[in-house]
Amino acid sequence: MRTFLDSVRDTLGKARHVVVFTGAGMSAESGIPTFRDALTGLWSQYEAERLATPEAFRRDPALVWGWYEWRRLRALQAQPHEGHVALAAIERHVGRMTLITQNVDDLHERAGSREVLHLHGSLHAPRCSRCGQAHALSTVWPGEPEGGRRLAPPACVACAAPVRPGVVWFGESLPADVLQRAAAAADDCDLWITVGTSGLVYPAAELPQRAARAGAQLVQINPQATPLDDWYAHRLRSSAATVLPQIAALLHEPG
Ligand code: BV8
Ligand code: ZN
Repeated sequence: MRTFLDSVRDTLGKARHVVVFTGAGMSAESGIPTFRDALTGLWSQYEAERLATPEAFRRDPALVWGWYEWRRLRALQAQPHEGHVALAAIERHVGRMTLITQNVDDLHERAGSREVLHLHGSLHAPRCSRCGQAHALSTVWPGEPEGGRRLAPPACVACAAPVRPGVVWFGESLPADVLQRAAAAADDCDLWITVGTSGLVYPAAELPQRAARAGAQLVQINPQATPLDDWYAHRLRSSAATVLPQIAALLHEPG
C-alpha cells in the first residue's frame, strides 16, 4: 500500500489536471446499494438493466417510478462518507480536478465537490416525459416505504403527461454537453483515478481508455477485479472510504 501511495503522491503532486471517475461503488459505504447488487423487495425479480429503460417505464410507470422514488429517498437519507469528503479536499489542493460520476445521487455535491459531471443524470432532477418541464418533488424523507411499492408518477403541471426520473436509461443518449466535457477532460488530464465502477456500461467505460490513449497515468480503486483492469498501471484492491482519505492526506504531508 505504501509504494502505491508513494507513487500516487508523486504523480498527484506534479499533476496539472486530475480526473476522478466514480461509479456506484463510491456510494456503497454511504449505504446506497451498488447498481448490480441484488434488487430487493418489489423489484427483486428484475435486473436493474431491465428496469432502467424507457420501455419499462412505458410498460409499468408505477413500478419504475416507485423504484426511483425509493432510491431517491434512500439517497436523501444517506450521508457522504469520508471518501466523498476526501475528493472535495483533493479538488481544493490540486491544480485542476474534474469529477466525472456515473452515479445519480448527490453525495459528491453534498460533500463539497464543486464541479461534478453527471454522465447518467440525477435522481434529484425529475422532468416531464413529454415536454421536459422540470418537476419539484418533496425532499422530506417519509420513512422507509414498506419494501418499496408501486407509485403512480405525478402528472406534469404544464401538460399533464407523466413525470419521469431525470436519469439516462439504457438505450438513451448521454447528455451531449456533459459527455463532451468528460471526453475533453480525458484527453487533457495527466492522472485519472477510477473509483468503484465495474466498467461494464458504455460509453462511460470508454473514458478511462481514452485517457490512457492520451497518455494519462491510470489508477483504479476497487475491492474487486474488473474487465478494464489491464488499462490501469496501479490497481488498489481496497475501498473508497479507506483509500481516498489516505490520498488526500498525502497532499498535507510536508513535501
Ligand atoms: C447509449 C442511470 C447510445 C439509471 C445508468 C457501446 C457503446 C454505446 C452503448 C452501448 C455499448 N454497448 C452496450 C451499450 C448499451 C448500454 C450498455 O452499456 N449496456 C451495458 C449493460 C452492456 N449503454 C447505454 O444504453 C447507454 N446509452 O449508449 O446510448 C444510443 C442511444 C440511442 C440509440 C442507440 C444508442 C446509457 C447507459 C446509461 C444507463 N444508465 N444509470 C439508473 O441509475 O437507474 S447506468 C448504471 O450503471 C449506473 O449509472 C451505474 O453507475 C452504472 C455503471 O455501473 P457501476 O457504477 O459500475 O456499478 P456496478 O454495481 O456495476 O459496480 C460497482 C463497482 O463498485 C464494482 O466493481 C464493485 O466491486 C465496486 N465497489 C463496491 N463497493 C466498493 C466498490 N469500489 C470501491 N469502494 C467500495 N466500497
Ligand atoms: Zn409536460
